[in-house]
Amino acid sequence: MNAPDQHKTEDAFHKLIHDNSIYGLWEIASQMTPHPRPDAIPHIWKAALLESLVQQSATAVPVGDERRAMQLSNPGLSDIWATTSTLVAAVQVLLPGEIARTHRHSPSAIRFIIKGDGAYTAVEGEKVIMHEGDLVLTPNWHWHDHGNETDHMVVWMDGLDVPLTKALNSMFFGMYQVKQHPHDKPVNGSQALYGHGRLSPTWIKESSPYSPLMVYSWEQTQEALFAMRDRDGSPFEGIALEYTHPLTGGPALPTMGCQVQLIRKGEKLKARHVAGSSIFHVKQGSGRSIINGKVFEWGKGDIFVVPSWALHEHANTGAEDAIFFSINDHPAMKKLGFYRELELADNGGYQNVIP
Ligand code: GTQ
Ligand code: FE2
Repeated sequence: MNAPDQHKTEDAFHKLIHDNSIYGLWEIASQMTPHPRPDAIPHIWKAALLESLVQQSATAVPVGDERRAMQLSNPGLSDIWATTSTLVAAVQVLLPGEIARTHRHSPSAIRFIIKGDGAYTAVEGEKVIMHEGDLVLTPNWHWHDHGNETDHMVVWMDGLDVPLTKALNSMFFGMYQVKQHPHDKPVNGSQALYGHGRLSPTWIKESSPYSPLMVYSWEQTQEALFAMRDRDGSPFEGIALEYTHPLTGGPALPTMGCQVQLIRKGEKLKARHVAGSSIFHVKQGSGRSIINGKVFEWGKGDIFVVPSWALHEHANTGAEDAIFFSINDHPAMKKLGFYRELELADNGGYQNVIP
C-alpha cells in the first residue's frame, strides 16, 4: 500500500470515530501535561479600584434576593464565576439597615472583614459579630444571613469553593422561607465554646468536618503572628499560620484552607510552585510578588491570585511589616492526593520539597 492511500484511510477512520463520539489517545495525549497548565492567570485587583467600586455599588445596586457581592473573575478563565479553577473571591458591601436574606448552599464560604465593625453574619440562627480582620466561616449547607445594624458601611472579602463545587457537580442552593432565620441562639456562642485555643468543652461529643468555631478574631490572630515574629518561619511564606479546626487541628473547612502570614519588613521569600491555587488579600504593608515571571506590586487592600503551579515569590519592599490573609484549595488537594510543592533550586534546576 502506498503512503497517500494509507493517510486517506486514517482520515476516514478519524471521521468515523469522531462521528461516534470517540477520540484516539494519540489525538489528545498532549493534555497529559508534565505539570499543571491552568487557564487561570496571575492577576491583581488594586485597592483603589475595589474601593471606588465599593462606594459606587452602594447607590448602583440594591441588596435584593442576592447579596451585593462583586465576584472577582479571572481574565484567563471562560467561566466568569471563578477567581481560580477551584475558588472564587468577592467583595461584599452591606449598608446601614440592610439585611441579606437567609439562604444556604453546598459551597463553603468564608468572610474576611476589610472595613467596618459591628455588622453580623448569622449562621444557623447564631449571630456572629464581625470586626475588621476577623475571619467568619459559613460551612457548607448552613443557613446564613447578613445584617448591618450599625451606622456605617461594612465591607468584607468573600471566599467560596464555587468552581470546585461545580466541577464536582455538587451545587445545591436554597432560600429560607422567610427573610431571616430566627436569631434564637446566643450571640457569638461558638466563640464562647471554641474560641479559647486548646481548651475545648468536654460535654459536646459531636465533631464535624468543618470547624465549630465560626469566628477567628483579628485580636488573637495578630497576637499569634507577632508572638512568632522572631522565628525563622517558612522560607517561602514567612510567618504563615493556618486557621485550624479547634477539635481536630485540621483545616477550618474540609475543602478550603485559610491562612494569615507575616512578611517582615525587608523580608524576601523564596520561589516555589504549589499544585493548588490561592487568593491573597493584603491586610497591611506593601511589597512585590513575582508570579510566573510577572511582577505584581501590592499594597493594603489589594487582592491577587496565584494559580496552580505558578512559580511565585513574595517580598516585602515597604517600610512596615506586611500581612496577607489568603484562601486556598489545599485541603481538597491534599485529601485527593494532588497536593505538591516544588522549590526552584539554587542551580536553576528543580528540587522536590514534597515529592
Ligand atoms: O454572602 O452568602 O460572594 O452566597 C457569593 C455567594 C457571597 C454570601 C458571595 C454567597 C455569598
Ligand atoms: Fe451565601
